[in-house]
Amino acid sequence: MERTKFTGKHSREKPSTSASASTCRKALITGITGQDGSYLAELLLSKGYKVHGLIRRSSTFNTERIDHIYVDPHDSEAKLFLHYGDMTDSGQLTNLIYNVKPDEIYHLAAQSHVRVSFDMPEFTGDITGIGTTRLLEAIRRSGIKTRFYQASSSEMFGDSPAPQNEETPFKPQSPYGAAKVYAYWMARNYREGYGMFAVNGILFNHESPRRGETFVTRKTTRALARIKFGLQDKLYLGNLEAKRDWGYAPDYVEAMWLMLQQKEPDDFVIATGETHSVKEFVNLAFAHAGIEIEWKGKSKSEKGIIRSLTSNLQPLPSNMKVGDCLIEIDPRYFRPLDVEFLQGDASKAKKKLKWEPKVRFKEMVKIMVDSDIKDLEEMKQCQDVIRKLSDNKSRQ
Ligand code: NDP
Ligand code: GDR
Repeated sequence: MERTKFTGKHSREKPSTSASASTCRKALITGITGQDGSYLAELLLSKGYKVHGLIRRSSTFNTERIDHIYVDPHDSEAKLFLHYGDMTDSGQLTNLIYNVKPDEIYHLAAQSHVRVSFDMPEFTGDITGIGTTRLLEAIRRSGIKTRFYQASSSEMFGDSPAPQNEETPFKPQSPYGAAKVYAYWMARNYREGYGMFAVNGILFNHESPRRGETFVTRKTTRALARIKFGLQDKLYLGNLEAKRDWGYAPDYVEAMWLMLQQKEPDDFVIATGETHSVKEFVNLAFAHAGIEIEWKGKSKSEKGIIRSLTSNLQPLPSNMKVGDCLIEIDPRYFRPLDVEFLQGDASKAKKKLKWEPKVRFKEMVKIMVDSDIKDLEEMKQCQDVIRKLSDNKSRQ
């Protein structure tokens, strides 16, 4: 089967000819190019779905996370179809839903960065909040009967006391959180007002090697790999004391699918029930790569220093030694308001969806560190081969 990069030229699905093609379920994913969208697309394809994804036009390729599952639509086995669109364009959303007639819609597209939402509150409200209304209206106006998943967030709980479950009041602490609360209620209004099968998955933080590079987990594992290879000196972070309930993204997309397979639409919290600080994440990640960190100083002057280097870390970057400072605070990464403590109670999902996280915090940290290190190792090997080839050439 030929696998090609998506070039935007063939985004239309060919009319189905076989009986089996016409009976297989169809899903539409907004935000398919994001972390969750890519794992969800893989999951649905593995279950035999035809998957349609909404992607934004971009001047550079933005399909890196799904290139490995993209097949040229001329191929009769193609099951993944990409369509240009944007959460600001209601006309295109209505057309798309009317033409594709999906059985299930997973609405994941959002301006999803909390810190950025303070810089762009209006834009975040438009995409992350009103975007959901545009999609719900597109479903209603197109008259298509479908099931709708809204990507709600633990960020909606803000500083409500933990453990947070489906009954916990929302007290968002960011424009992003506020936009998600609005979208949550729109999904409920369409469920209660129009009888739509619309559900909210209230997901706590979930990470993976495909996590966006500016979220704190991936920023840390990526910087760690670069430091190990001598490509970066330091990692600059913000609030080290914030605690999050971090899970593993592939487990969480399974829960999204389960929610849309229930008899009745309902809302579910998805979480591990474990909470850890940013500092704990950093300590564990560095320790896994053979660098033990000790913390000195307080608040903005706090620094992460090398306490010891273990044999894991061979060969050592030539300039790295015990006592070196690898982590510093940059107040740029502080937020005007931050959520200090999140810990989810997913007992409803456990009981009704039979869902439980498979990968726990420690394992997830290791998966992320190993992946970023492996990527750089592979890149280094390629560079070594290129260097050898060009050395040989210059000797000829
Ligand atoms: P990402 O930031 O990785 O992905 C966001 C996706 O939305 C990308 O595909 C992005 O496209 C797309 N997008 C952004 N703006 C628009 C727009 N205007 N029109 C169309 N598409 C757009 O997020 P995640 O995969 O991590 O999260 C998925 C969803 O779940 C989001 O709604 C997020 O807010 C929510 N969520 C995430 C949690 C997490 O821990 N990951 C926890 C709880 C909720 P492009 O690639 O072009 O930028
Ligand atoms: P969050 O994730 O805001 O919880 O939103 P993020 O990884 O951005 O922050 C988690 C905590 O780490 C602190 N922090 C830093 N954060 C970033 N990004 N960069 C830093 O340098 C840094 N230093 C410390 C933050 O202050 C915060 O307390 C994520 C997103 O995926 C949302 O879309 C989703 O809804 C929620 O998780 C659940």
